[in-house]
Amino acid sequence: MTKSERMQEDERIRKDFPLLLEGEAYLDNAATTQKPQCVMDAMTDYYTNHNANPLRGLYRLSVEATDAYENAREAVRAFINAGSTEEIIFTRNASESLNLVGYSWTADNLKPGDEILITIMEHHSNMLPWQQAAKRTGAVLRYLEPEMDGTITEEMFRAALTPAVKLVCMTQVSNVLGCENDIKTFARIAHENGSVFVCDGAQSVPHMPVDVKDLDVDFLAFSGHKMLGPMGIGVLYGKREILDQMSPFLFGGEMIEYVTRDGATYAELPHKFEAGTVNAEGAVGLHAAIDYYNSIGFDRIMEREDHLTEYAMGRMKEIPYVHVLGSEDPKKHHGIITFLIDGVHPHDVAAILDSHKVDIRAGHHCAQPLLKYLGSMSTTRASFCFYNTEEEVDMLIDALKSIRKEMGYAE
Ligand code: C6P
Repeated sequence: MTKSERMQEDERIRKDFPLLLEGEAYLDNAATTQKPQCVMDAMTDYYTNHNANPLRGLYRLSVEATDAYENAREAVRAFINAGSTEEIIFTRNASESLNLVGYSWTADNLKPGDEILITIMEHHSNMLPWQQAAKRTGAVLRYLEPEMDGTITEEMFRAALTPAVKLVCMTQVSNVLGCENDIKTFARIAHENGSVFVCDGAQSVPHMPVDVKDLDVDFLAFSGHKMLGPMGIGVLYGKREILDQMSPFLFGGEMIEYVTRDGATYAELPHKFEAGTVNAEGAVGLHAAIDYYNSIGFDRIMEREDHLTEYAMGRMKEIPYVHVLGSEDPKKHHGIITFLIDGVHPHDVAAILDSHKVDIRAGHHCAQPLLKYLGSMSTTRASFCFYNTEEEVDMLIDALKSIRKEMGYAE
């Protein structure tokens, strides 16, 4: 693609996003993405024309609200190629999805002496639920340590997978290193070992086609707000036969079949796991976000994000005091570039970049054990979405070039 074709595409895409402002580079997409107008319009339309409590009323508006909510579920199912909508549970976010498994599945399936295997690169949301599950059940939580660039080889995985491991939980893409784990291979090996496999897709589902049948994971968790959708809506995919066997996580309205003074029988999937009034407008917004993804297509999305990552890492090499964490190969970063600057604290880097109208994240990125393992308790991170442009990368690089001078270094 020529530079001018790319710029035309930039323009076409960016006009859909009201908060992508001229002269400001939003590069914190791993935290949350900006929203296209169609997502906001879909939610406004829902409240303007269809709102009622879904799944409860027999009157027109409630039926329309139910249809909107369930159509969103079908859109999610198709997006990740799940077998049926019963396998799609709406939650608040990836964290809640992981907590649901961390509570319900572990309660009935783990006992003292069993092992849970996770990696040190996990986000706290894919770590703390398993720490708690281990405490409750007496299971042992073990950490697989990757190479310093994030690589986990098949041999490393096999070596960590003892017969006692009943559960493996792993992110598909690290929110710090940007590296991708070979989930398909690891899930297959885990299954050969008799282990259940949970995949954290918070940083992968927004950036690459994720097919749960192909990966053959037992659970997949992700958040709507990291993929152009609204906050407050997340997804847990689970294999039907496993979800069927699990006890509910939250109890209340609409998750029951029948209630007596002494107890209750529970609704069928997926409603068994969706207690209380649901986030219908969130689901509607996520549906619109998925439609928008489909209209661009992952071929273009991945080409654009790979291009930006390669361009940014190439330009960062121009600056001797910038050090990128993880692999030197841009293809292994999936739009996430975490870096350190000699002599400047990451929070100062973020503050100075803000004064240059470049929005990035600084800190521990909710992955403190990983940062400790890598030897730096705080870092700075730029993360791309397909709507970012080379010009925004140039803004980042220009700002990075002046940072040490602004901090008073004589250069
Ligand atoms: N990472 C980041 O800036 P929630 O907050 O529930 O939507 O997503 C949690 C989560 C789980 N797994 C991974 C790999 C993640 O990156 C995140 C969220 C954001 O890196 C916010 S801390």
